[in-house]
Amino acid sequence: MLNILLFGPPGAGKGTQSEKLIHGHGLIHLSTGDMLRAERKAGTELGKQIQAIMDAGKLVSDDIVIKMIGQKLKEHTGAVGFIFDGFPRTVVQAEALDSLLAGYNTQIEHVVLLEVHEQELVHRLLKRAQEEGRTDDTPATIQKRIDIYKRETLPVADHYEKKGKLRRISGIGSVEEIYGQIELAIGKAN
Ligand code: B4P
Repeated sequence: MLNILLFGPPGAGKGTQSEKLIHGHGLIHLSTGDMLRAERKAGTELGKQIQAIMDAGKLVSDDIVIKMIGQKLKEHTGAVGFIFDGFPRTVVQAEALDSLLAGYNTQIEHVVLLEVHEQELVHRLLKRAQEEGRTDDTPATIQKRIDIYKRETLPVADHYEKKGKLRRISGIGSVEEIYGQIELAIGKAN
């Protein structure tokens, strides 16, 4: 199996590069952000609970997202591999993912960290706000999401660096150039 984790601050290009990796390698895309937005859109009880949390730029509870990922792994038993996008976002989530995957005799092979400086992140997300109107792309919420990333999510990079799995890539440049660097980092470039 080829299991890749795309990691980086909000606006680094995780969703964008995930799309390219899915098409390039036939992987199943697991984005907790997309799953949570789908719950909101469907107006489920869970969707109502998480709405305010997401709009405030805070993290949804570990229990909720770990359960969602566990269900998706079960649904896609036999897949050639997964691309994890926006999950794990805390060390608790990372440890849970490691043990979930161990239950299927597999593991994360590559963790790709997309590095983008803060000014560019804010610029991209404000642009997306104009184009897509996402309710968490407001100036105050963007700053909150970046702060939470630094405090709660960056330690996840150390978790995988200790295991020798972390690959750092600049997320500045064209989408194609960055994709080429990811392919090199995961050893899949022609
Ligand atoms: P996500 O959906 O993961 O949102 P994100 O961090 O903003 O990343 P996204 O994938 O959308 O953006 P991308 O960088 O691709 O999470 C949203 C919220 O859900 C979180 O704040 C949290 O509340 C909750 N949540 C999700 N997962 C969770 C978890 N595991 N635990 C707890 N809570 C969780 O792209 C951004 C923009 O940049 C796009 O407009 C794109 O077009 C542009 N872009 C991409 N590449 C570019 C490039 N090379 N150059 C210029 N622009 C580029």
